[in-house]
Amino acid sequence: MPDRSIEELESLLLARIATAASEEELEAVRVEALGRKSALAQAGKEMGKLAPEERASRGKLINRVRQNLEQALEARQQTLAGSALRTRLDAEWLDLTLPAPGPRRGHLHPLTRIQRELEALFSSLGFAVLDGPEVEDEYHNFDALNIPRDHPARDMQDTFWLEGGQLARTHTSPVQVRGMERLGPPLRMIAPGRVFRNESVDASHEHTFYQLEGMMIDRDVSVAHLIYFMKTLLSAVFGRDVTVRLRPGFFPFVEPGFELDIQCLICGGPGCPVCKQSGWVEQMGCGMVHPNVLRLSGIDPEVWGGFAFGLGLTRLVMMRYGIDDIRHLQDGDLRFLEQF
Ligand code: FA5
Repeated sequence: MPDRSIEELESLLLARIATAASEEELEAVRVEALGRKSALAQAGKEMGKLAPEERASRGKLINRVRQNLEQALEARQQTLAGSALRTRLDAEWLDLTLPAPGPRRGHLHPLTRIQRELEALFSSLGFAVLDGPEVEDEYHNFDALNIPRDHPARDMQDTFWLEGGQLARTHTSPVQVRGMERLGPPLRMIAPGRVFRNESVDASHEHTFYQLEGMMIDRDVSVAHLIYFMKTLLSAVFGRDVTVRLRPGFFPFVEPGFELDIQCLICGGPGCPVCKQSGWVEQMGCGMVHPNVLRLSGIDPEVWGGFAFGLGLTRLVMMRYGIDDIRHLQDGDLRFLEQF
């Protein structure tokens, strides 16, 4: 290969090195320029065929070309590596001067919040806060509340029956019985908790919901006491006057028995799906404790009397926050929960 061809090859390769667009492309040019099968390596091998005086100058030329190519490859390599880094830095840019977001804080479920408010209120009025099992026996859920087997009142609360005669409690009233058994009279207690009913779900009915039971047993307790505590409870929850109505209601464990309704705070009265177009929402059952219930728990009804109530805590939460469908409260959707 004549010297001129070697110099032409050099400038061709230098141009390709200068325009290589990526490190991969540059590597391919490197193999072609300096690899074992390259034209330059070939020229080196053929030097033995040259006359001695030509050999020295050809050797110098080949060395100079190789050095030039090596330098050019090195320089281009640095440039490409630098721009790859810049591209990556641009893509993965992060402003370290921004304040860190920190862990996201949760908050109490609206139901828990109202439950705790009521626990604090009733504690301040001298009531004990009791808990009871969600898996109950028939005796505490029904018999001890004056609802014997075959009594039609058992059908009023569709029950999830469990194995061995146990059941998922249908109301918090069995905790009244446990309270009477354990603490005896005089007694002031509340019992918030979860209850279960085998019923079809709609805007105001869940199969799993919360109640708050209350009971006061003492000498000379009257309906006036009951009404006083009901009003205290409702004005604490709503922070304003709400219109209530008391109508007769049948529960075998109270006599007389009442249903307390509040005027629907979702529609304000004209009617909506929550109040079933009636303008009123049933909030609780209540009444004066039936003598049989006292007797069954070993309390003398000639000496002691009292009131009891069972408040629908879930419905109360709906009224306080204007929630128009009970199902929102338990479905765990954060878009709903984060509003509180
Ligand atoms: C009872 O459960 C009685 N144990 C209440 C009671 C206690 C009466 C003490 C007298 C003395 P009732 O089945 O009506 O009663 O339920 C009480 C409240 O729970 C209702 O007023 C209502 O607010 C709420 N409630 C009832 N069923 C549901 C349901 N499926 N979904 C949501 N809330 C309900």
